Amino acid sequence: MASKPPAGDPVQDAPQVAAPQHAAAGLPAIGHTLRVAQQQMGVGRTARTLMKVNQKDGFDCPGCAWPEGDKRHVAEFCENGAKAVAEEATLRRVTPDFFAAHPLSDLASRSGYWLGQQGRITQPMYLPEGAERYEAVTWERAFAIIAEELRALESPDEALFYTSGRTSNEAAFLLQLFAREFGTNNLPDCSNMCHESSGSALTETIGIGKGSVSLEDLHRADLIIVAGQNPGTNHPRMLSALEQAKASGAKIISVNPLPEAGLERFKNPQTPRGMLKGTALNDLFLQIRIGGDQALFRLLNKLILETGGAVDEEFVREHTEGFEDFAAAARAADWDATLAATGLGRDEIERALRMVLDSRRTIVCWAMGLTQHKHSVATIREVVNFLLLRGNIGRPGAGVCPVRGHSNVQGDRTMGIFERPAPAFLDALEKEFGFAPPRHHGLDVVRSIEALRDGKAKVFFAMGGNFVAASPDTEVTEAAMRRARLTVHVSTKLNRSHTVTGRRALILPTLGRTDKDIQAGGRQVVTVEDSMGMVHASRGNLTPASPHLLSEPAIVARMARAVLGPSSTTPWEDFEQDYSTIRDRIARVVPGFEDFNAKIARPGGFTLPHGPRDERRFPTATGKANFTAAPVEYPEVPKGRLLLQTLRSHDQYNTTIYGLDDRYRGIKGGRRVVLVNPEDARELDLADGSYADLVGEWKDGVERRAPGFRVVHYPTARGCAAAYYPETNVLVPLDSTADTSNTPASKSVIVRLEQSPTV
Ligand SMILES: Nc1nc2c(c(=O)[nH]1)N[C@H]1C(S)=C(S)[C@@H](COP(=O)(O)OP(=O)(O)OC[C@H]3O[C@@H](n4cnc5c(=O)[nH]c(N)nc54)[C@H](O)[C@@H]3O)O[C@H]1N2
Ligand SMILES: Nc1nc2c(c(=O)[nH]1)N[C@H]1C(S)=C(S)[C@@H](COP(=O)(O)OP(=O)(O)OC[C@H]3O[C@@H](n4cnc5c(=O)[nH]c(N)nc54)[C@H](O)[C@@H]3O)O[C@H]1N2
Ligand SMILES: [Mo]
Repeated sequence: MASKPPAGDPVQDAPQVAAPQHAAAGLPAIGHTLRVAQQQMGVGRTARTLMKVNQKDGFDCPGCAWPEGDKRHVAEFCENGAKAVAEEATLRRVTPDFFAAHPLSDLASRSGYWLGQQGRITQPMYLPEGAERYEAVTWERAFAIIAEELRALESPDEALFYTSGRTSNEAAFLLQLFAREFGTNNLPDCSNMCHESSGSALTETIGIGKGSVSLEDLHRADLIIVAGQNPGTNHPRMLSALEQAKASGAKIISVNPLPEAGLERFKNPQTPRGMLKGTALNDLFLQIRIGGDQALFRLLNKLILETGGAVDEEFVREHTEGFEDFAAAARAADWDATLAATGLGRDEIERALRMVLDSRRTIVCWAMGLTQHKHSVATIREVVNFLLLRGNIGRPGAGVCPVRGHSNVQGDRTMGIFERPAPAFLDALEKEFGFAPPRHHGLDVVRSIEALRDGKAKVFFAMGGNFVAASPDTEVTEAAMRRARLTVHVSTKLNRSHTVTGRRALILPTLGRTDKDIQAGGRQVVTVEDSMGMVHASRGNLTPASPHLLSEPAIVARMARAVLGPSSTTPWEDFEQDYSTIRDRIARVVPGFEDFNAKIARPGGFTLPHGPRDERRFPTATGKANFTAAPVEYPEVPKGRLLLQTLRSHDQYNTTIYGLDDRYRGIKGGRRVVLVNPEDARELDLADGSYADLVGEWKDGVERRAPGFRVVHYPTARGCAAAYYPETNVLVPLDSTADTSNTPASKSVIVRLEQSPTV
């Protein structure tokens, strides 16, 4: 097999491989943090910025959605949060001269890593039809172009308004208001590719699509199951919570095809003992096959049912529906089928069962390892069954804990960024603003791509994110985007989506979380909601990257005025000048936000109500939690093929690449790697260090190929493989999605590995 990567990638991708590590955080993380931060920000700005992350008078970390505790450390951030901050607070700039020097064809040939490294965008840029380069444009002209294209549509449903989860509550509320006043519910968002399966499963079973635990609950749990999540990289501050839980006697089970370093051992950089020895977090590691989780939880449920006194009968009687059907399905679970689906041993499952039965207070945490499969919604419903059986919802120290990704993805949904809004939300909007919002459902991410592909959507507007790189089926998505008449991106940094454009394109540069936001009404704060339903203020303290930037609320307000004109009675100008006027409206439209402005004046903010958590009140049709009984599914992989999951390295934030290392997994200097179990590799004749193309196999017969991946023998579960996203998105078929939630199944892609052509 070939021994060098194929040529042509503008960033040298030459992975070197060492043994995976068995502990996360600790000293190397601190050194790494400061190095990365200082390269981007210099020494003084690094100190000024990092001291304000997640402080009560500072800004919310633009990294993940993990909550802050009530007691804050001086340094309330993690290595990867610091990288996210450094990316945004960088001193590097992308000016009109940069665009003059780099025609679109050049930008389109660059890697996402290179594009992101160029710095913050300083001025609005416009790509006229047929032009080779973006050119500087005034804000006024930019909004006039948007108005011209939106007004030319035959129907408002030919426009798409995408949101990525960094957008503040205020900007999100304005964006959905504008879209609905314009006349569409086409509000796809990153959640459609992320925790939509959790939202679908939880809404149906407990009546609210959000997690039911607080940090305090985690600290008090007897048992925490972490399934399909890699917190050491993606939610590093969660490790402190797990450490604290362990100190109070909790046990931890992790369920994952990969042995992830953070779950093995955590070296807390906040304590001297932590730095030296660290804490072993896992009590039991269930190395499950990809997609085996529903089968695992179903069997555990059967075993619980068969254990005398294990079911919380009173809870089941008082607070749930559907028990009989569920119990009949669970009793039919079968050991052999479960062992085949999970790849686990009988003794391992029996050990897990004993830990489950010994626990009075159990929490299940999960992320993308559970949400991005065909049967994700059914899997998460089975997790809910598991918790309901022993009364583990609405009791301190127990509950469901979907760990969200983007720092305000949960808040954006609360603000109405949703293509299928609840009628009650629309009623409230109508009452408050006096227009009739559209009632028919809009398009999610996958359906938006189909609409662009089929010529049914013509204007694409993105409030943040990197739609073409984050979406599945890269070639299909890019071709679809090129059919648009106008593509608009509100962005802080350059990315691939700016290079794959409609006939005309705009880049609208905006303030980030770290930037000071001053409007006619004075200095503004915005608000965000974390993964546990805590809402609080966020204030940037840095001089903005350029005097030409507008805030996200200002961009939406001005766009709305340009598009809707004087016929709109919404006070867009007031909203732009003083965000507290937006919050006054949110307070009247969204339940739980009454007295919003007063509540965020309190340091630390406030917690949104959550019926199941607060009083075992389930806002379902029956007022009770629903047991469900879906058939058990798991991916069937033909012989000679592997099941590929597409995941994050330690040096990236989604499509933003910070660097080319994945320290905990022992990978350095490159991202085109595929992790394969050594025994599978032997059977498939894949030597460690050889190069292979990943070729997708899907029922449509279309060949999807990601060329030139270095094979790494790695202790993943048998039959499974792993490679990084977004390089592998080309392999994820657009119509391979989760039932009900329509989330791309980017964690179950059937591939064959073909030797790469020698170079
Ligand atoms: N530094 C950093 N932080 C981030 C992000 C980032 O890119 N970088 N992204 C943010 C976002 S938007 C999100 S959604 C979260 C993502 O957070 P994660 O969900 O932790 O992210 P992934 O890298 O996709 O990891 C998926 C994990 O699930 C496991 N897994 C895969 N398939 C299965 C399965 O079938 N069953 C089980 N049990 N496990 C499985 C994988 O081995 C891996 O450990 O992180 C957020 N935080
Ligand atoms: N194959 C595969 N695909 C996946 C996933 C996977 O695991 N595997 N994960 C999915 C998940 S969980 C998610 S959440 C999506 C992520 O999808 P997105 O949210 O669309 O992608 P990001 O990479 O987070 O977006 C990064 C861009 O956001 C812009 N940005 C950053 N900060 C700001 C800001 O403050 N304001 C504005 N306006 N723009 C800003 C920058 O220009 C940056 O380039 O990807 C999904 N795609
Ligand atoms: Mo996400």
